Amino acid sequence: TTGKPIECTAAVAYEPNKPLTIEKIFVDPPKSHEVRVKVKYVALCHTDAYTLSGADPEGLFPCVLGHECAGIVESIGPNVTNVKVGDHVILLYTAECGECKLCKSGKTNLCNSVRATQGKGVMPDGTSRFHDKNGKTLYHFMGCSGFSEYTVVADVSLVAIDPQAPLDKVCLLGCGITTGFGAAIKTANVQKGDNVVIFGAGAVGLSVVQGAKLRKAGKIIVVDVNANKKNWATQFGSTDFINPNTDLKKGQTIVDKIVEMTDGGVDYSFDCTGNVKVMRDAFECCHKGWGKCVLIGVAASGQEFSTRPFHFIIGKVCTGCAFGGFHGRSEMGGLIKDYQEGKLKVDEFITHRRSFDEINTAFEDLHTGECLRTVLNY
Ligand code: NAD
Ligand code: AHE
Ligand code: ZN
Repeated sequence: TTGKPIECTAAVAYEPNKPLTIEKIFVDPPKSHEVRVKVKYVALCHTDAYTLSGADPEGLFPCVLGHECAGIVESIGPNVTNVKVGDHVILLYTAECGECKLCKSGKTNLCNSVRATQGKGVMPDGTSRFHDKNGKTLYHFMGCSGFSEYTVVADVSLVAIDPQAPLDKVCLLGCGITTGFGAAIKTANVQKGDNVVIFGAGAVGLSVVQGAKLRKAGKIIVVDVNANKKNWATQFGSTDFINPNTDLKKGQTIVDKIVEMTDGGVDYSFDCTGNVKVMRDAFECCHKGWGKCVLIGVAASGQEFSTRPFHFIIGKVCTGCAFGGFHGRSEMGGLIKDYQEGKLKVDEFITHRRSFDEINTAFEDLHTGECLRTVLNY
């Protein structure tokens, strides 16, 4: 098949807020510095649902969504040296070129090499490799597009992994688990005894919990409006659970409650909801002088987050991260190893498995509140 378009199954998002269309599409061969991958497993992340909803200012239609995925290299374009045909790979929506200003800074995992074209739904040369049966061009998504059996990505947007690692599980390292874990152990760098609060107990929030637990944090408080999340939180290592709809005294705010539980506020807070009101609470419940808030949740288009500047004056810090601050190409091997050695929970996040043609039902799973991650197989 090398050098020729491949006809394969994909789930195309033709319009916001409509079910995906499962159909045959055509995937062009990889050009220079590009790799064509046979996607084996793809999971749904809340961000896929967010973009499908139409709330993402970078959301383009028609497109092939999906960004939490793993597969096998089918063919490589000219000038690709980091992977070879047959390699097992994880796709990276946060690329790592090692050469741009950001990569060279040593201060961030963000990379500028392909970000501009990625946000426009095209490959670095400005064109798409996806076409439907009518010849219509389909946009790429987050540099990955895992909702197609074959996809083409930039060589800086994937990493080869240990072929012994089970792809049906480690596909989750492509987003949610890595994001939450890294937010705790890299961005916040939680230390023994630190008090932390996590708003939102989805896969991202629960992975923050596992990172905090690994670091032997003091109080690990989980806040979620879904009471069913209490059991999950406990299972991943939380010490306390608050449902703001039922667990507050009359007149008490969630911030009051957390400040009271932690002798003045938390050392680290994390927003894993994407709700801008929650972000404000997460920032304000930080301890005076040093408490740091890490924003992870993605807010809808037009949403803004506000607070009293006084909180900054008294030393509270607010930051955020993408992909947990991990450098995908240089650090994925370590995460896979952590998983293989039993130091990083991955299997525990897989609540549902479905075949790819059930993808629309999988989006419904995501909204039931019962689901951490659904893994689809082709
Ligand atoms: P999810 O939907 O599985 O989890 C969100 C949780 O938040 C749910 O349990 C929900 O009940 C809870 N919640 C909703 N509103 C709440 C409120 N007002 N107060 C408390 N809890 C509330 O989603 P996920 O896949 O875990 O992703 C979480 C967020 O992180 C999403 O916004 C997603 O887009 C974003 N995300 C960001 C990155 C990144 O790199 N920055 C990576 C992955 C996901
Ligand atoms: N397109 C959105 C921004 C979405 C966003 O922030 N995405 C995260 C990853 S979410 C993964 O589930 C991210 O990586 N952000 C950094 C970046 O460079 O995109 C918008 O609001 O425009
Ligand atoms: Zn994601």
